Amino acid sequence: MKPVVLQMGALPDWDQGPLEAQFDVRAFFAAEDGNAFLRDNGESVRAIVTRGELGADSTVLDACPAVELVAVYGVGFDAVDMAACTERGIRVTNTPDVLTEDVADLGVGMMIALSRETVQAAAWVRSGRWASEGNYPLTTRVHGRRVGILGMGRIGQAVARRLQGFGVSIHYADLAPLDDQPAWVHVDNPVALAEAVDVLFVTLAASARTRHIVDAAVLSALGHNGQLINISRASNVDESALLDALEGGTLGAAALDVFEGEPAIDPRFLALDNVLLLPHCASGTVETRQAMGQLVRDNLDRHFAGDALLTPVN
Ligand code: 8YV
Repeated sequence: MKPVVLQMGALPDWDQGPLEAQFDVRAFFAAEDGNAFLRDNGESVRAIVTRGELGADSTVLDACPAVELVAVYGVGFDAVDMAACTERGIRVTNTPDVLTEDVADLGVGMMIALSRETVQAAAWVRSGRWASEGNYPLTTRVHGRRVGILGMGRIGQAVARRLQGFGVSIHYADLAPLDDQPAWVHVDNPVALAEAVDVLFVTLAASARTRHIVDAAVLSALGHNGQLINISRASNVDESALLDALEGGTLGAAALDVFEGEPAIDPRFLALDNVLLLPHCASGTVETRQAMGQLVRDNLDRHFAGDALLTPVN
């Protein structure tokens, strides 16, 4: 008998086929009544496959008394109730490393798009305004700026490595300074970091402790010419303080890949022209998503074969 796997969110066909070939997959995300679905299927579930932003909360875990593994298709596991998993001995895996470079690529692309207004400039051409009104207004240079990175983990370091080629100065805040990067300036706290830079990247693994770490004080320290780029989780930023700052012009601009309550984002964002809004797609390349799906399945295989997990979280 194939082990029963509860699937929290849709996956690409290249994952769905192999997953269904090996497991008895129960698609929670396709159920009309989630609670009824959990009541009917929860007892038999041995593993949960979920996405970073969907996780597995206490309702889901409680409905699955025999679950042994939660395999996250994503690096962030903040939406998984880790306390419950640890208490019940449920193993959790994620997909680090395979997505690092893509997320960093997009982050740097967002920085360039924000400063050089590439999205608006492209719209200028398409709408015919170039021909009717003339050249697009001048923008702000990228190279040589002061960049801050909040959270110097794998993704933060990949952003910093790329930006070295832009001749920017790199400042960062994290729990401790990195020993092997003397050229990158360690700063004690997020407000001091925001004060020191023009552009602030948020690349921090989200948890209850980091909730709203980018608050009104950080945004005010970044200032009216400052730019915020969030490629981590929405919970790291106080979104209502961010909207206030963007609307009031006390923050220059923001490029965001993540939102509270996504995909139903706060409509206040849509009225702003100093934002670049992306649909949580930083890891969204074919190559990386294939590697993420493979890693999810490899962890499942190893778990059911009794072998060591490849990328355990707990
Ligand atoms: C999503 C992510 O998992 O890695 C993460 O933590 O948020 C993403 O990679 C991806 O969007 C799939 O839903």
